[in-house]
Amino acid sequence: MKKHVLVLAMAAVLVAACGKKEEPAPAPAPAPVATAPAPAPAPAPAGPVLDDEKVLNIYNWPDYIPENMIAEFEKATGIKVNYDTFETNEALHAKLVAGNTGYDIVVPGTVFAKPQIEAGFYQPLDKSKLKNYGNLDPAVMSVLTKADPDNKHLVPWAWSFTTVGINKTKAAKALGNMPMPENAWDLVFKPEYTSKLRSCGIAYLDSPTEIIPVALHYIGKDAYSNNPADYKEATAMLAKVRKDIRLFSSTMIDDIAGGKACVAIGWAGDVNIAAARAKENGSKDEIEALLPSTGALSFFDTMAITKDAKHPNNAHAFIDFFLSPESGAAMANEMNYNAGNKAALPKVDPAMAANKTIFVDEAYMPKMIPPSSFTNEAREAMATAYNAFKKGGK
Ligand code: SPD
Repeated sequence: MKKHVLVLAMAAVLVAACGKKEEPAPAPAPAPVATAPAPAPAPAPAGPVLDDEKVLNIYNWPDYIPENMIAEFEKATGIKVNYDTFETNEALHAKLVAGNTGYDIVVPGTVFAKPQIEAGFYQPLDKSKLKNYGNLDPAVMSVLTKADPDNKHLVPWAWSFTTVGINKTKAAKALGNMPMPENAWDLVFKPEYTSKLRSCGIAYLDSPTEIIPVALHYIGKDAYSNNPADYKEATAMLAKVRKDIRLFSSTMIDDIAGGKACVAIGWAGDVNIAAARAKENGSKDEIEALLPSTGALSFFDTMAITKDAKHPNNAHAFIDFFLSPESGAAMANEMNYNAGNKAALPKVDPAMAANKTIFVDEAYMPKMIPPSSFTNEAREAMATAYNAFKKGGK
């Protein structure tokens, strides 16, 4: 066989030499391929290591995944994904504390991920299985170290901020000749404004750890204070506007888009989804996530693999799939969220890239309050204070 190849190769060289007899000297002969055996075909790139059972159980927030992402992952890997949703960090936390969640991947915010890591609820990631890990934005990974020193357990799903969402068209009508406040938080916390805006609907996120921190920030306290006395002050302020709040909901996209709420304490990405949905439904109202002059609270939702995950390899395969530039870009283009994926940026639609409530301007970043965490005792005190406020007390 070797000989045969050699003969053929020599023949080729000779034919070439003869055919070019009257032409200028030929270029130097190519490297001597003839003496080596035919090269073996390049091995197909190794696919991810998968578990025997082709199943993956994911627990994530609602309205938080591009439409075809699961189907594309299933097609690429043959893994069947079961996808459930939760509406608050508290709900996910309760599941983890109860144990045996049955989920392989969950998506906590870092405020809760820190105590969850400390409680041993998650297993360390095997980064050798994450070939797309290098796509992540180092600035985002550095924020995550506050919850997850050395970035051992978490990778970002998306980051955004808690702020005031507004249907400007409806709010302007309700305010009449009262001008918009300089500080957007006044719209949801100051009785002069809430008493007027109640007619078109005020909505709050339905969770102690969403509302108390923004209320603390509004009254000039540390948003991540662990001091229950501060929660009392925050709920005293909140009590003054309680009667004006129409809705408590952590899935308020349709409430804003459908006109049940004209101002809301919500997540910037969801407010942007509401704006897009209202447009699709033919509304001409101007709906926006605001960048308050006194700052907004940034949050980072992250993927973690549960300690007792039955499909850890499938989980790594999904995480790696999510860390691809295409998935990162789809999070911005379809879901209005920044996935913290640097390699995705060239694939982001220019209109999305220009939206400063998705890709926040450097000029606003100093006003973004970074996430921190609460002690378990503080979270309990916060829940008590919040529930009393919701019921109508202080
Ligand atoms: N559409 C779902 C958005 C998920 C937001 N998570 C927010 C956590 C903020 N603390």
